[in-house]
Amino acid sequence: MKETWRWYGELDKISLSEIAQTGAKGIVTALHEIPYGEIWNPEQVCMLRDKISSSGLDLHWDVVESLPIHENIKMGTGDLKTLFGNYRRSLKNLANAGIKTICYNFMPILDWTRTHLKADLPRGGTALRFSAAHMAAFEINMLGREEARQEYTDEAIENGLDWISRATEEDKTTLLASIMAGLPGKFTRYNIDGLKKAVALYNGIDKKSLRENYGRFLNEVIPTAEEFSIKMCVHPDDPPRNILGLPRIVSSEDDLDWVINYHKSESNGLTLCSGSLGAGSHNNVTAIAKKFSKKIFFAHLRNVSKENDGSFEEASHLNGDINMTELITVVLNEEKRRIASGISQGEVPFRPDHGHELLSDKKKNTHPGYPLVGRLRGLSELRGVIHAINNR
Ligand code: DNO
Repeated sequence: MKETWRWYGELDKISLSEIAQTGAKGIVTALHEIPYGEIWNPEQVCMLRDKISSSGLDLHWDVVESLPIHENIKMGTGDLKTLFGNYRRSLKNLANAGIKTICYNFMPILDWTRTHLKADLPRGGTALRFSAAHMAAFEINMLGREEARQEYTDEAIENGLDWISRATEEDKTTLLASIMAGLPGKFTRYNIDGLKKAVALYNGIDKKSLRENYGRFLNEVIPTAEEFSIKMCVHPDDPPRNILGLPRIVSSEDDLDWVINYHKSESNGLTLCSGSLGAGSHNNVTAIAKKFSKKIFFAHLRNVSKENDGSFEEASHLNGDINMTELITVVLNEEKRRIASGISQGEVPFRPDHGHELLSDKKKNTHPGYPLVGRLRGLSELRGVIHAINNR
């Protein structure tokens, strides 16, 4: 398994030289400044690639995360021909620059979603947290989605509505900002009105029609990915459940089965994100990893502690509900299989996904979930597990 590290380029407060000191070798990044749907042109791709590889730090751009999919593709509206054409051009430009592992997701409107970006940990430091109570209150009270009453537990609704009846305007603004924090680019942040409008555009789009739109996307881009030996790796929904009344279709073993079988191809694969899948009590992450091991082209490793009402908190990498040693064993066994069958480039790049904010992280004010010390701790722990398995 190859150690990689997510870097937000110019937008990141963490420098390449700091990343080099973590021991990671691969860089996971994207052209975050390009609006969704536009072409990543060869000059821009090569400039970022060269900036990384000419740093003299033995770092290389290994994985794109993400090549985002325009909302119109997910909704199946607008000038799809141009959008698909642009996506294919970007894939081709990336492959020509030698970058062939592409992570993307198919979550409507929002990316990963948390209600708290700085939940206090008992021994100091903070974690990302999804409180079902706060999310229910946000949907019912702040967005006016009465239907959400059917989508959360009674306990979560009661606690959420109690909280929001006492919340200040500032509390509500912080909640909205936390929910928006997962969107990776600079462009899409919504206020309540904007979010209501964006959600309304999905009226009439259910799981079936979202799958149709996803299927069309796969049909349009996978042949190009094949032509350039690109590995497309869909990232699971985070959390793996519907939110804001929008369907999510990459949330379970069945969903992954659908993705893989809809367009059978060496280029159609998965990002194994242990924390995203692991936040759903319906998912056994190790079993899922075993079932789809041949399709794992990239991995995000982190852990979560789930609670009864559907809430979860990000745990440190080796604690929480996922048995990380078992999970890593699955990936290492798959790598052995690939080597034995002569598959080149079978090594799975992985990154310590998220991390607690620890020690000096607080002062640095990095992207939520992406601090230096917390991720260094996570990477070191994961590295220890890999080393122990490989050397027993
Ligand atoms: C969260 C990340 C996701 C991921 C995208 C991939 O930390 O794992 O934002 O980058 O969903 O498209």
